[in-house]
Amino acid sequence: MPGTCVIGLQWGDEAKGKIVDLLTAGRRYVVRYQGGANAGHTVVVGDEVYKLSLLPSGVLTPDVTCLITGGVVLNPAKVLEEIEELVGRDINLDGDSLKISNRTHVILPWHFAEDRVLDTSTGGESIGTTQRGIGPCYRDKVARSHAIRLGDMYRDDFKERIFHITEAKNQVLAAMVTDGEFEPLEADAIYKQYSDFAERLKPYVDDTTELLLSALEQGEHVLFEGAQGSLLDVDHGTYPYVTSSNSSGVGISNGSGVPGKYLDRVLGVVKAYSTRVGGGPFPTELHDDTGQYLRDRGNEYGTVTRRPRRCGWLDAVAIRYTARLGGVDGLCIMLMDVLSGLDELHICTAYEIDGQQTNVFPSHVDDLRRVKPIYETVSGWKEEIDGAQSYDDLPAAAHAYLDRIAELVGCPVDVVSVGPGRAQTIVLN
Ligand code: 2SA
Ligand code: MG
Repeated sequence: MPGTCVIGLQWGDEAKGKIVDLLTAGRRYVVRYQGGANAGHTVVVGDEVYKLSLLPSGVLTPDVTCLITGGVVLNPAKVLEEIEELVGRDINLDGDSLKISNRTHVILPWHFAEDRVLDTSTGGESIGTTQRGIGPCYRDKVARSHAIRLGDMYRDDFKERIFHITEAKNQVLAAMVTDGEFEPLEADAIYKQYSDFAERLKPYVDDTTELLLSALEQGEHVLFEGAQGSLLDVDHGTYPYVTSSNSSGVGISNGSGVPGKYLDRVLGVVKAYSTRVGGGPFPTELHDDTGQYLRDRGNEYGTVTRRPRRCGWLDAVAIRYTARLGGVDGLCIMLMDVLSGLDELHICTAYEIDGQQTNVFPSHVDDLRRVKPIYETVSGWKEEIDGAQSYDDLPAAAHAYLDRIAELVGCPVDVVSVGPGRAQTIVLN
């Protein structure tokens, strides 16, 4: 099984980091291929809690090489800070255990200012970005003229490029920022700061595309770790309320340079309910005590921004769509323990739109706003299940809930998670 993939099937925060951490043993490489420091993964190892943003969750397992490939937008200050924190906690991170693609695009100071202004420019509800400069960096990548890749930072014309781009960006920002909060950026200071980053990142920089292709040709095992969730995919998600990368299964090849023929098992990670952070439609959102119950028990606050996450019932229409889009072979149902104590649970099995029932996920955000979720009500369970060691330890109502999800999504449940710890995991397939 050379290429295994772990992707989120909702709006992110499905606890993918835990699954990646569990699957890492025995792999040669773990690959983070899209997104940037907007992601937040929490991994619990024994008593230790690790909060990772840019580094792949695989960094906690010895003898694995972690790769950040070209589809990622790299905040150099942030990745260095994470490396230093982990090294301070005795995790080995050197040029052999971590490699960063020279094709990654670099987040630069103007991207933060642009993110702030652009976020509210959709003409309607704001996107509610993480304000980490992600969208503007991807925009410059696609536009090509004002982008800097990690590899460019080691070239003779780096200084010249920084001066040229800073001058252009200062003009653009002066026109964009109308709330008086614009201060021209200084090219010289940026050049010095980023030259220092380049120096410190040097041991890690590599051509990860070549490295991965060679490794896979030789039959090495690689794990691909998605960030955010499929419904935030820039092409296939709830556009424009999405992130700026391909965060569904379709992003693995473009972000890593690995063709589909090597990707032979895709695990779709699903929270046992739904959450969303940021703006945009969310058909099964709960604005009541049950929503708050899920938020409290699931500690549903953004890992990066601490924003309270919007909470709601499981949406099988959305998950069926993203599981098909990602070619998902098996589901990992996470945070099942959060549901304990509820008398009944609702599962959205279809949408009603203009009086018609459908299980097709709408392609236009305005149609998604108009759908009425059709719910099926199933029994809940009272007991805490965070100590469950096997499938048989789960109550009958939990079995019925899992079976129904598998049936509606059209995919077997391979893993059930009943808590953040490595041991709180029930593997079925
Ligand atoms: P951006 O910053 O341009 O990627 O924001 C665009 C939308 O994507 C959402 N987004 C996320 N949603 C869930 N989790 C994410 N990571 C953090 C976490 C978020 C946090 O793990 O909790 O701490 O707030 C993530 N990253 C981006 C974002 O909310 C916008 O809706
Ligand atoms: Mg997260």
